[in-house]
Formats: sequence, structure tokens, C-alpha cells
Amino acid sequence: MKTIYSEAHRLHDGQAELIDGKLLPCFETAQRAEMVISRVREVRLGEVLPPQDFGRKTLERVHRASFLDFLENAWAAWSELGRNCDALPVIWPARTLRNDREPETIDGKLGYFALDAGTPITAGTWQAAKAAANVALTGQKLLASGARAAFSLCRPPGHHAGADTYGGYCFLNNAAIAAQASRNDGAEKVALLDIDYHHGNGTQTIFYDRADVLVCSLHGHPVQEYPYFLGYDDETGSARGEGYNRNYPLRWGTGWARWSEALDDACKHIAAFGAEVLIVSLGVDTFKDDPISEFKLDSDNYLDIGRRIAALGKPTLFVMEGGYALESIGLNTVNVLSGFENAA
Ligand code: Q9C
Ligand code: ZN
Repeated sequence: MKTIYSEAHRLHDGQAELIDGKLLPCFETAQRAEMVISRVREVRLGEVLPPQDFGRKTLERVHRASFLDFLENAWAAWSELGRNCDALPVIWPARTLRNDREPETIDGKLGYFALDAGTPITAGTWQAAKAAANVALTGQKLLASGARAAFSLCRPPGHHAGADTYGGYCFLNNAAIAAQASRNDGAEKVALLDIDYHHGNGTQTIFYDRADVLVCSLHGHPVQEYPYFLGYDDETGSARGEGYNRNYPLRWGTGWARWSEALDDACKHIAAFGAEVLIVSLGVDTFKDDPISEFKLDSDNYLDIGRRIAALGKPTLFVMEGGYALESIGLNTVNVLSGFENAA
């Protein structure tokens, strides 16, 4: 399987995130992607290709234009104020406040578009986020021209980003952008399987009222886990999209037995849906030693995940999402891909 990778991810290099009441070093680091690409090379998974540039129009099929303008200009506006640390928000439009007016100044804009204070914007964030979207789109193009599978090694990740929101270390929703591109290239039905530890709130909301993109997500239960305010199992879609969103919220401590049962159920629905293309939001923060997560999968389980996904028999694009256990992120991620290839 081919991997698409861009070194431009290094341009996004956050110093600190607000976590446990403290500004601590970011968990989402450049080293993550370096560990994954070195494992891809070590096992000779296949060729490693740079992304092509698909331009802003492709992004606008998923994201609001004013949001893209914000991401493009946020660092300049922030640094113009003489601030040389990362940009983080300090207030949000919570209940009782208006969320229909975008403020003019940067502190207002940050709160308007951000989900959390864990997602710093740095000088190179926009360049890196665009490159990650192009990495996803280049993988999608390989499928459109007949490849059985591809691995888009995206960084920063994407599944928490909505049409006009960023957060959870995500800026542009790489998987959603690829899913939409598949639709525009002629696939009538696209399935999106999100196996990152966290609920893919951005992906869910982007496709929530649509019947052409089925979204299934396995994740930490929102009563216990980030992003807390979405991801329950009664969120099944709206309007024409009713029945085309499926959530599998799982409690802290979930191990392979319960997790794989949920995966099999999601796969059954994807098979019944009759998707022409499968996009997998591939996070490996479900790992037992992940520093911010509470599931208990081990490294061999990832081989099994790959095999089960391969059994669907669909053209499959793997899009990198989370995973923060640096020493194991390469092994676990590539195990999914090897498990898929050895079964396919
Ligand atoms: N106490 C992804 O995996 N912080 N994003 C959670 C936990 C945000 C993770 C704090 C985690 C976002 C792509
Ligand atoms: Zn995650």
C-alpha cells in the first residue's frame, strides 16, 4: 500500500496546551508523524509519495469560507499584537451568548471558532493543515484511479474539526474532505469508520443530515471523555440523514473483547449500507499505554483490526488521526495497515 506524506506537518509545532489546569507541552507533536513514517519505511509497507495541491475550492466543499479565512490569517493577527507565544482562546460562545456574529479582533475570533484551549495555532499551522488535507486528497485520488488501499499520513489530525470549528488538535477535517472528494469523483455512497479513541464530532456534524455518507464512530463515552458534548448512541442523524450516523460510546477500561464487538457491529452496518468507498479515521490512542486515553488495546489487536476492515472488501483510505504513545504509535498504526494487506 502507498503512503502519502508531507514534511510540511513540522510547520505546526505547538508549545503548550491547557490540560489539567496547566499549560503543559503538547501531546500532539511532530515526532508522532516521524515515528509513523519511519515504521512505514522499516517494514517496507510500500512507496511513500508527496501530496499534490488541490487548492482552496476542495476545502470549501466541507469548510465555511470565513473559517478558512480565519485559519489563514489568525497567526498574523495574533503576532501583530506583539504576542510571540502560540494563539489560544480564553472565552467561548456558551449557552446564553450569541454565536451568530464573528468578532473582528483575534481574541474574539479564536473563541468563536475554537472548541477548546488545547489546540494552539502557531506560525505554520495553516500551511501544515493545508498540507494534511492535500495528503488525504492525494490518497483519495489513488483510490479513485483504482488502488485497493492507501495510507494518508495526515498531521495535524482532523476528525474534531467541523465546517467552521477547530479543536482537539484538529484544524481541517482531512477524512471528511477526502469523503466529499470521493462523492465529487462519482462514488454514490461513502462510509466513514472512525476508530480514534475520541468521538469524531467534526465528521459527525459535517455529514449529519446526509444519507450519502454513513458515519460510524467507536469512542470513549462522552459522559467520561473528551469531547464530552457529542457522541451518544442516540445521535443517529437528522432529516434525510436519519439512520446514517452510528455511535458506539464505550466506557473507560474497554478492552479488545468489547471494543472488537462494537467494530464488528459497525462493519456489519457499513456492509449493509453498500458503500463504494471506505474511509477510516485511524487513531491509535485506543492503545493501553496511551498517555491521555483509557482503553486497553494491545499492539497485536491492531493487526486484527486491519484484517476485519479488509474483510469488508472495499477500496479503503486510511487517514491518520490521534495516538500519543510515541514509542508505539509507529508499530500500532502500521500493524493496522499490515493486517489489512495480509488479509486483502
Ligand atoms: N483529559 C485526537 O486524538 N484533550 N484529538 C483531552 C484529556 C483533547 C485528541 C484532554 C484530546 C484531543 C485527534
Ligand atoms: Zn483521539
